[in-house]
Amino acid sequence: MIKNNKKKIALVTGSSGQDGSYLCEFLLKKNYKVVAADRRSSRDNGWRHKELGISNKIIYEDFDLTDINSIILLLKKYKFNEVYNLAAQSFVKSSFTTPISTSNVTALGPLRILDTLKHISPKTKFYQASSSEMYGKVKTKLLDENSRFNPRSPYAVSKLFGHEITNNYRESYGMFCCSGILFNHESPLRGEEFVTRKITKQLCEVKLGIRKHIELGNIYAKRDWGYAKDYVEGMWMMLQQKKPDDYVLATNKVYTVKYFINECFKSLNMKVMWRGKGVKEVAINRDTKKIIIKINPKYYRPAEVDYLKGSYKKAKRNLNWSPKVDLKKLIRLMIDADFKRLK
Ligand code: F7E
Repeated sequence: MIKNNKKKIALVTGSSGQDGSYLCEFLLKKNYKVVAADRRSSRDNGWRHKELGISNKIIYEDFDLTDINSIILLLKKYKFNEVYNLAAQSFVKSSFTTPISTSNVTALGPLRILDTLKHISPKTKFYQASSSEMYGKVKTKLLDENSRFNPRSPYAVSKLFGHEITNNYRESYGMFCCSGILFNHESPLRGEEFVTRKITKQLCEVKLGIRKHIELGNIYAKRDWGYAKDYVEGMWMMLQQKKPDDYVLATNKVYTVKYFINECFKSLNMKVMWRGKGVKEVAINRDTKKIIIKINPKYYRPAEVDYLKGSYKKAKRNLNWSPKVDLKKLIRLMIDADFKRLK
């Protein structure tokens, strides 16, 4: 078993994604030895580590959350101080078409790690990436650690299982397990299938004349959008406390997708007018009179989560965590990065 007396060793699953990449970067800055575990197929997607300039500072290991032996081998090979489970099938819409594989990874994955840790390394601290999607059809306007869960997708149901089983291992076996209930968090490293990055990237393409228009689904959904880099710091903070607990990380602000789009227009200095309603709603460029946004029902979900706004009061009180980047600044960061990449 590989131990390290000077440096702490952390395992980050799903390291090639947005959060995994920022977390690896953060832990390296904190002088951790970082082991990044992903499926080989996700590894090809190493562009984020390259952009952050961290590829040659990380130890890469093959791993699959659906393969218990790969988990056992990895947890036997290193004596981890901390394990961050960020791996998941994380795109809500796809979970409706692949509910079984989503559950296998996103629900049973954390259980496989927890049960292996229980036998091999019960003192290792464990972070589970829980999600605001678990609240689903909400009954209260401001959501916190005590609000009711009412999941609306196979993804959310799977995340709720991961959340509850993490609590269960903490209570049953006294393991140091924390769940971070993270509201939407975005960045220049966000995947292009998620609405914010789809908008920033594709609007930059429209501005540069590479694309004619964008097609979107429900632009009246409301989300609490924070900056991913702020949120990975919160994950780490949870594991540095005396006692394990669950925390909401959010901004306490909520905006529609349409508001996000309008802010992007401002940021890109594009003058538009909105016309029509429902599937006929369009955004038209005031100068060229061309349609640049259309609604396409193919992006609607079988069950939508209309509204999510989180309270980070407990994280502020216990961790001294609060979001540093507001939506305007976040949009600026994303648009600047997309512009740079496209040019
Ligand atoms: O959708 C609406 C869509 O896919 C946001 C994941 O990280 O955060 C994320 O889940 C909203 C939804 O994120 C399009 O219907 C409209 O209401 O960016 P999203 P999400 O589903 O909120 C939570 C916290 C997670 O845990 C998840 O892993 O935007 N929307 N038009 C659209 N969404 C997409 N993707 N594409 C559209 O064209």
